[in-house]
Formats: sequence, C-alpha cells, structure tokens
Amino acid sequence: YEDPLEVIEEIERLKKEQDAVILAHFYVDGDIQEIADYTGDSLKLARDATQATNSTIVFAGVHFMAESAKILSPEKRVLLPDLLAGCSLADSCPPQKLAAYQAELRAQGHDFVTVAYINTSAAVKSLCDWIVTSGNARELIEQKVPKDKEILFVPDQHLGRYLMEVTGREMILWPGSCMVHEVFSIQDLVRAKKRNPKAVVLAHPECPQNVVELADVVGGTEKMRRYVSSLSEPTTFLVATEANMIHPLKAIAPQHEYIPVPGIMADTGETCACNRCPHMARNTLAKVRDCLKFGRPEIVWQPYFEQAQDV
Ligand code: CIZ
Repeated sequence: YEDPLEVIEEIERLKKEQDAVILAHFYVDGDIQEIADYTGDSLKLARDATQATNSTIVFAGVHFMAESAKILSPEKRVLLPDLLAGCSLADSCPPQKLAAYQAELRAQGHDFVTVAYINTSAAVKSLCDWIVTSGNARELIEQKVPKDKEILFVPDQHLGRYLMEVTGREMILWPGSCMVHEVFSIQDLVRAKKRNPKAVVLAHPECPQNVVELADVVGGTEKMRRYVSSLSEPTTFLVATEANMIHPLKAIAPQHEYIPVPGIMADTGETCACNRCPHMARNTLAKVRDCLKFGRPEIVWQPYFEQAQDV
C-alpha cells in the first residue's frame, strides 16, 4: 500500500525535476484528473500539448492520444504511464487491412476520401485524408469534405452512422466499435428513465443507435460539459459514456445529479453499475510517478512510409 498523498508529493517533485507537464483525459480516474495541469478530450489535449512549453509531456490516457501529442510536438518527450493502455476502436482497424480495403474500393470505381476518427494508430492516420474528433467531426465534414466525394469513415460505425444522420452525407462505414459504448444496456437505460422521469439523457455518439435514439443530448465529452454548465437549474442527468466523465461534469456543474447508465459486462453478460474503460483504468497515480521517475514508457513515432522502408 502506498499513501496517495505521498505519491502526489513525489509526482510534484519529479515534475519540476523533469520539466514535465501532465495531461489527463476525462476518462481517467478523478484522482489523476485532479493533479493534471490540463484535462480535456483528445482534441483539446492535443492542442494543449502543442501549447505547453515543458520538454516532457506525461499523457494520462491511451496510446493513440499520446501518439497524437507526439506527432504534433515531435521535439517533446512524451511518456504514457502504461504502454498497454490501448483502444478497442484503434485495434479494430489495422493499417494493412485499411490499405487493402481502400485499394478494393478504388478498384470498384469508388471516388472517396477517408475520414478517420482520432481513435486510430498513427499508421492508420497516415492512410487517411482527414482526422476528426467527436468534438469537430460534424463541422469538419460539413465544411471541408468536398460534396462530390464519397466518404469512407473509420473506425467507429456508430459515430459514422450518427454523422451520416446529422450531415446528410452517405458514408461507407468501417465495422469497428468502442468496447465501452457498445455495452450500454438499453433495458437498464429505459428502467433508469422510468425511475427518473425528469432526467436528461446525455449519450456519446459512439453509443449504438438504440441508445442514441433515447438521448436528449448527443455529443462528445466537451459538448456534455458545455451542456451541463449551461443549465443553472439543478437537473438529474443519466450519463451514457465512460463513468469517469462524471468527475469533470461535477467539477464544472456541481448543482446537478449525475447517474451513470449501466452497461453489460462482455465476459459475464452481467450488468455493471458503471461503465469503465479497462485501458483508461491502466493509468494510476503510481504509474504516473514511475514514468516520471524512470523516463519510460516513452512514445516514439516515425511516419508510416519510413517504417515501411525499415522493414
Ligand atoms: O475525443 C475524445 O477524447 C474521445 C475519445 C471522446 C470524447 O468525446 O471526448
């Protein structure tokens, strides 16, 4: 057992020693969000990473987020507290498979651009025309993607389907999905709505269509924060996204009550009270301390074509 307060003191000391800044995603544990210099969604954190003047970035999040920070700030040392913190969405779209599918579509005569959700590896990003986040996908597709082109959207089929609906654009969808958002239990959501008839349902667009259809507000984490802080009247919210999101919602709008929507556990089929991402959960205070102490795991990155030449 380690006293969390002592670990936090060590982190503060090591941060100064190593000229480091800590970035934490809204889906990591609240105790890490509390000690972070910046918190946010992947879009905000990628921007924060470029603004920070420190030479080391500790990214408490998952691999593709730390990799995005490294791509945008290659001169900085980027540390990820646990290298195994991956992403089911990123894993569902390997670069070789995507390249083969793009070739097949071209051979069939499709004239398309590839739009990738940020939850992808750097190798996949290098095969795509546009990279979007939940915070800017709609705007970018509406304003930037030429109307005469088809869109291949990867890797999240649920977000892609939602974007088809709101933008009115036809898309070819990659069949990936997020393990956290995929398992929301529609029956439990309906029950929670019956128990809290005045509650407002917030759902992430990575949720399947039947959950999104029951939502009052559909949006990424930054949109959820903006929405709850726009209401002064105390309100009950049913939150259908990673349960740690309740931490920043409470911080910005403590007048409300937040109830996580239950999920179904993939291995046992049992309902769990709140839905946690096992990859985000790999981040702990002790691992944040250790990566600062030992300077690893470090994210190193090379463009795809250079990797290919090395093989
Ligand atoms: O973009 C992100 O950070 C993710 C994965 C979700 C969200 O809505 O913030």
